[in-house]
Amino acid sequence: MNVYFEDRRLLPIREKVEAGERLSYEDGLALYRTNDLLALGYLANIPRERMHGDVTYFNVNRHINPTDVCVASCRLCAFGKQRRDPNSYTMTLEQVWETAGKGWTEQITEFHIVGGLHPELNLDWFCQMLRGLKERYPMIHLKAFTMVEIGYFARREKMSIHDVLVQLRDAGMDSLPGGGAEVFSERVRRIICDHKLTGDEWLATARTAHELGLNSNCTMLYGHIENEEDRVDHLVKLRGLQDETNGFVTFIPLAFHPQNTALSHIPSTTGFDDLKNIAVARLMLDNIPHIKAYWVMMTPRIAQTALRFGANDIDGTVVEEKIYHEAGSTVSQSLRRGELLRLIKLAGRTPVERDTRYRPVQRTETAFTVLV
Ligand code: V47
Repeated sequence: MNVYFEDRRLLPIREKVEAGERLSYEDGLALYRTNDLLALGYLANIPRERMHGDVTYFNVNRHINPTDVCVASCRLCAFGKQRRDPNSYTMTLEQVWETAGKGWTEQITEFHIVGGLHPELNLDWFCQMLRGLKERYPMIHLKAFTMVEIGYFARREKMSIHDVLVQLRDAGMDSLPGGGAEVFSERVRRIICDHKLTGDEWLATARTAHELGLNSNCTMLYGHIENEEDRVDHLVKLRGLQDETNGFVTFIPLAFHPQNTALSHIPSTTGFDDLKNIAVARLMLDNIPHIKAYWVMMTPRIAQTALRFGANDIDGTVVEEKIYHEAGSTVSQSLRRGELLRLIKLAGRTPVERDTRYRPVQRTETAFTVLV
């Protein structure tokens, strides 16, 4: 195709992308350093359409955050609160089970469950929570706990990561979301999340989960104090682990939201950088099947545009969102299925409702069937 590249330095990368060759660390830097956004979109669309054609996935999901009490006090976070903070909350098990069934009329296929590192809730409490959800909602996939929560449970219970994961899996955890990875650079982590596990520990926990047959997602938090080298290093490390385990399903770039955090002086990301991060991720992560434009984080408008810049997933209905809304997000907390369909169709893509394992879901008025 005769496409004009304003940035001629991208031409060797174009050759590699067209030939389906893996991009190097230096290529990643060149992609981040260009302002030729249209060239990036063109390039990212090549593997996007090679892997998925026009198909764009969404799901009908619900987020549940059982507690916002957190011992970590990360500077990047506006969600976590001290136990003594009168504005903090911790649900009872009954409240978690009741919340799961509230606020949506369509049948949900996934619960996305993450929360703070609560000093008093033990592993048994979380296992009971999972068992109770499975009893009440047996058809619903439980995508629960970031690698950070898994690491905290292990430390608190003086157990190995492996044994914690086995207990949670046996209680009903089906897979893990991608949060908490932030940026792996230790220099950056010391400033934005110094009490959290290290980048290497995050990767080791993901490796153990994958070895146990538990899939997970992965993320990168950008738009704070990281530089381009940190971003590329993060992507290359995720790609390296995926070569070993093949356990990552979806990558979600997460734009830092500064409001109400200890880093509130940092300006919000721009649409330009949000689209660039989607495109570079699609180009560098040649072995991770899906790139998600999380509409809550990037607004429905930018998420829709991202479907032409490398993304093939727009996340789901969500229903109730706290992490970004505490940090200043002004978009709605929930999108209806019909609105997701509209966004995808008006980007010229073909919407496919999926379950968490990316199997197509077919709906009737009152029920859904997963097509296998
Ligand atoms: O772990 C926290 C990040 C993550 C802020 O796996 C912040 O399908 C921006 O991981 N500004 C939670 N980001 C969100 C997440 C996620 C979202 C959607 C889908 C999936 C998936 C995963 O958000 C946290 C942290 O990395 N975060 N605070 C903030 N102020």
